[in-house]
Amino acid sequence: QFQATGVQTCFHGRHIDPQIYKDLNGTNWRLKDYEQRGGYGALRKILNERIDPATVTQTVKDSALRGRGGAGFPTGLKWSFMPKNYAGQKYLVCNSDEGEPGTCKDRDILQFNPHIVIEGMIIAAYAMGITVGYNYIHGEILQTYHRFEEALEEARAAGLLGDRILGSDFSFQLHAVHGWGAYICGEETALLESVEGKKGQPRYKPPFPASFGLYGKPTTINNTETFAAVPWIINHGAQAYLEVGKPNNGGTKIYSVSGDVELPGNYEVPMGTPFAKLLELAGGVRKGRTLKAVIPGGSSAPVLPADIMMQCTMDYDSIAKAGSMLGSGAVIVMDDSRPMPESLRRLSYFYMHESCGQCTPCREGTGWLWRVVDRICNGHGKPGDMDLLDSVADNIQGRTICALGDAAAMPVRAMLKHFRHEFEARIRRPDLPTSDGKQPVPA
Ligand code: L3W
Ligand code: SF4
Repeated sequence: QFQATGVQTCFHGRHIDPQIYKDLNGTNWRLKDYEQRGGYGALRKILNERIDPATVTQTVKDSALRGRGGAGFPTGLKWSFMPKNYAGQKYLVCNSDEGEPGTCKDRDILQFNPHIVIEGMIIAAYAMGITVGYNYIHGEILQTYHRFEEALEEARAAGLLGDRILGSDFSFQLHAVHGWGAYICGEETALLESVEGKKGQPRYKPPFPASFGLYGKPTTINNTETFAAVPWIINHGAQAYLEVGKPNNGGTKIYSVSGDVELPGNYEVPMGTPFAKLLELAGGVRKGRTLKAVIPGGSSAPVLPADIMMQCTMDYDSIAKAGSMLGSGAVIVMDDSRPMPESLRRLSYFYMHESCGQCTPCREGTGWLWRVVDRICNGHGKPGDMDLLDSVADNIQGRTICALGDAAAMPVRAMLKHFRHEFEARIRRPDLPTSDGKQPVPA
């Protein structure tokens, strides 16, 4: 049995079992359980030994921890952007607005180990001299929001949160907020707007939240899994964390493996684990089928054909070199029964539906992409449709306020690059059923 040596060692075993979903009422998430596993030891160490906040940030920098929400931005570097001598209020925000299709790791962390996120956030707040924080939780997992609220109550009652934490002169107030399920609120500036009670629409960047964030004040935003990594780093040291993974890609990562595998679920493995090993952990491709393609980092990441993917290791650099993104670590596995035009139709519908409508290339372009792919699937594709898709994608990518536009365009271009023949075949023979057996829709 393969075992990861990483941060989330207090999930149900070190690799997260798909059975975890059957245990939603499990009780070992409570403060006493977390403390029995050594929880809040990192916070106590920092406060008891009066470790300098700058040293904490440097430790996180040295660990090569990178943001687990999608961009992989170096966490310690982001923390160092927070102005040190700022006289006004500064904020810390946790982005638990997990909405990327395929991604389901943050909800498990919050559901089964909420205190690890609270501890990570307190340590981050200490490192950056922040006294107020929010955890923004996706609106479609309300039971997780309620659990996190319960965990916050436990931490407050134990003196781990609030005024003068554990008798020190450090105070930190942490609150939970929930959204209502809009994907775009996972974009950091839309999230901030939503916390402020406004419509969740992205802001122009720069200025970045580090200088103009919540209520216009300096703000640091990190993903749930990123905060969850921090206690382990403090307890074991930056070098140990770095060595679990590979250079520039420290530690472990949770991959949400979905699609055509025998054991879909969340798997925590060291950065740099071969994709083939991860696939094996997930039970391999469905019986009787072979691997056709993989979307390695959530629906925004370009699809990769099987032969390229089988050469990859699961880390930011290897997946980027192969022409895709590790993103949030949602690994969508597709076997040889999957028709790519149908898959792209589903993806395009998602981005059209979730576009906030604020900028024209995304608002109009995502609709165009979906309509063209939809007509190809329905047997009404035209010979120029491939070029049209390419041109619409080109007119979206890099021309929008936030990354949703790019996320809508990139999968289209990757599909055209690797699986163009399937789209062309569908246009040539509209009378044939699709490879999943669906009949063409009459005009
Ligand atoms: C100060 C600078 N701060 C960058 C900060 C910035 C942000 C972080 C990364 O998109 C990706 C997107 C999705 N001064 C700074 C600076 N920062 N330069 O660093 O910034 P950025 O712009 O590279 O990325 P982003 O806007 O945070 C995130 C992709 O993730 N994605 C989405 C996944 C969705 C989920 C989910 O549902 N939970 O994870 C998946 O691939 O497409 O490319 O904090 O402020 N000079
Ligand atoms: Fe809204 Fe799309 Fe523009 Fe992002 S790219 S701000 S989602 S319209």
